[in-house]
Amino acid sequence: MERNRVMARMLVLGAAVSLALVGCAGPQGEQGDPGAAGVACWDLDGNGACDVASEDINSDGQCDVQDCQGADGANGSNGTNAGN
Ligand SMILES: [Ca+2]
Ligand SMILES: [Ca+2]
Repeated sequence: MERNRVMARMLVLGAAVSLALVGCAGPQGEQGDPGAAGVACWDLDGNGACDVASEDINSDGQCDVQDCQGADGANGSNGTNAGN
């Protein structure tokens, strides 16, 4: 009998703790300030300026996405003859 009372009290206590932890959602806050602009892929030093000497990789006089291309990959292996 006493054990059932203890269990019942523990259940009530557990429910109360659960309600306290969940709580009620508050109002939505205001929208934050926009983040800073990102860095262009060609801007290797991140200064926001086109440094032609080091960032104009394809030497066309301007810095753009064409300067962001990586190095060529290794050649693939030769195929096999089909034996027709
Ligand atoms: Ca730069
Ligand atoms: Ca370029």
